[in-house]
Amino acid sequence: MIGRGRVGVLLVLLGVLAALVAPAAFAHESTPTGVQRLELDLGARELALTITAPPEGGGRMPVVVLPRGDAPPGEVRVAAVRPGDVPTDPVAVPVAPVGQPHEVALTADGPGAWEVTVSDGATVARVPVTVAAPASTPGWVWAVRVGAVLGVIALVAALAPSVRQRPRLALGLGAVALVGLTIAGTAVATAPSSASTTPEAAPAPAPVSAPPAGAHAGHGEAAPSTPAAVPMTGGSVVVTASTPTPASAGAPVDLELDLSDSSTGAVVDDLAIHDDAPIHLAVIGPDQQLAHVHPVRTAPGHYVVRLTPGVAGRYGVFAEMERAGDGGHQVARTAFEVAGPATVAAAPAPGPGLREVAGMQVDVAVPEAVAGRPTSVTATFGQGGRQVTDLQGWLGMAGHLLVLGPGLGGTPDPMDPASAFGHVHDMGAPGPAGTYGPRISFEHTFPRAGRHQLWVQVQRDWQIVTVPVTVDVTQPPATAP
Ligand SMILES: [Cu+2]
Repeated sequence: MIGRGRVGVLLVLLGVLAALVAPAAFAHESTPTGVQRLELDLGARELALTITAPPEGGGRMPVVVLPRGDAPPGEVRVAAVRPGDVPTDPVAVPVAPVGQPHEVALTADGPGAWEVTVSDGATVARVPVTVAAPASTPGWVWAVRVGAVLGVIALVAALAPSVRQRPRLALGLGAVALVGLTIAGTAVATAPSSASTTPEAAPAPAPVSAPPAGAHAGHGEAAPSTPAAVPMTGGSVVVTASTPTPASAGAPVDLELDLSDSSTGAVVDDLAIHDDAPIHLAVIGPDQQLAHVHPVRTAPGHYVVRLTPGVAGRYGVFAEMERAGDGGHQVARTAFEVAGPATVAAAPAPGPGLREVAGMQVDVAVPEAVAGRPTSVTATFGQGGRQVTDLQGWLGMAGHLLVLGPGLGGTPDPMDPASAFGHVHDMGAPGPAGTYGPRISFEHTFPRAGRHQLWVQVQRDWQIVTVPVTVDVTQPPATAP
C-alpha cells in the first residue's frame, strides 16, 4: 500500500519530470512551414493550386487542385518527386466542375528539395517545394532528460518502504537523486546561455526598392527618358520567348520562356511566388488584346504557357517576377511572331463610360488623367439594373489594372521600349460574403501624356473578366519658372 502522502510526493515528482522533459518534447514537435498558393495555366486549363508544406523532416503534403476558367473536363495527375524525377505513382485528380476543389495527400518523406508535379498528359508542371530539415536536439536538453529521469527514479526508489528500512541504500539513492536533479536543474538554468551559442540569425531586412515612376499601389516600369538607352529586359532576368512550332493566328501554341541572368548568363531558377505566381505574364497582341497568364515551370529556368493568338503580327510579352531573397520586383520584356493573313489595325477600345462585358454593364470612370498626378480609375459592375457584388478575389486581390503607355508613335505599342507597362491592384477589403463589388478602384500615376491602353481584370464565376479601356492622358499645365 502506498500512503496518501507518498502519492502526493510521487505526483509532485512526476510533475517536475514532465516540466523538465516538456521542452525537449516540444523541441521535436515540428510545425508546417507554410501554405503556398499559386496559379497554373497548364495546357488548356487554369488551375489554382494550394500546397501545404510537410512538417520538418518530411511527411504528409496535402495539395488542393481547383479548376478555374473554361477548364475542359478530365483529370490531371499530381505527384511529389525529387527534382527532375519522373513521377512513378501519380494521383489522378478530376478537374471538373469548375470551382470545385479536390484535395490529394502527397508525401514528401525527407528533407530537402522536392517538386509537386501536375501533368495533363502533355505538359508536366514542376512546382519547387523545400522541406525543412528537423532541428537537432541541443545537448542541454539531453542533460535535462537524463538528469531528471535518473533523479526521479532514484528518489522514488529511495522512498520505497523496503528501501527505507536499509538506511545506507536509501541514502545512496537519495544522493543519486540529488545529483540527477542538480544536473537537470543546472542544464535548465544555463540553457539560455548555451542556446545562445547558436543564435538564430536575424533575418536581414529585405532590400526595399523604390517603386518605379509610373507605378502607384502596384508594379510597373519607369517610362524611359531616352528610349534608345533602354534594353529589351527590365532587370537582371533575361526572358527569351520561343515557340516549338511556328505560331499562326487562331491556333493554340505553347509559348516557351527561358530565364537567364543578365550579368552571368546562368539559368535563373530562384523565382519567388509573388501574388500567387512565379511569373505574371502579360501578352499583348497587335489587336491590343491582353492575355494575363501564369506559365508553368517544366524544368529549371524553363516555363511554358499555351496561348491562342487571334491575329498575325508581333506580340509583346511582359514577364513580372521576383527573385527569392532579392525582394525586388522586375519586369522583363520580350516578343514573338505570329504568322497569318495581314490584319487591319484594330479600333481602340472604348474610353471611360458604360460598356457591356461578360453579360455585365461596366461603367468606367477616369476623371482627369494628367501625367505625373495620381489618377483614380474606377469600374462599377452591374447586371440587369442590379449591383454586382459577387466578384471573387483573384491572385489575392479584388481587381487588377494593367496599363500600357504610348510608344514613340503616340499609341500604346508593346513592341516599343518607350511604352511604359504598369500593373496596379485594388487592395480593398471584401464584403461580408468574402466577395467584391460593385465598385473596383485603382490609383495610378500615368508617367506621361498620350494614349494609354488599360485593362481592368476581375474574377466572377471562376472566370476572368477583362475590361479594356482607352485613356488619353493630358500634359500637366506648364508652370511658370
Ligand atoms: Cu498575374
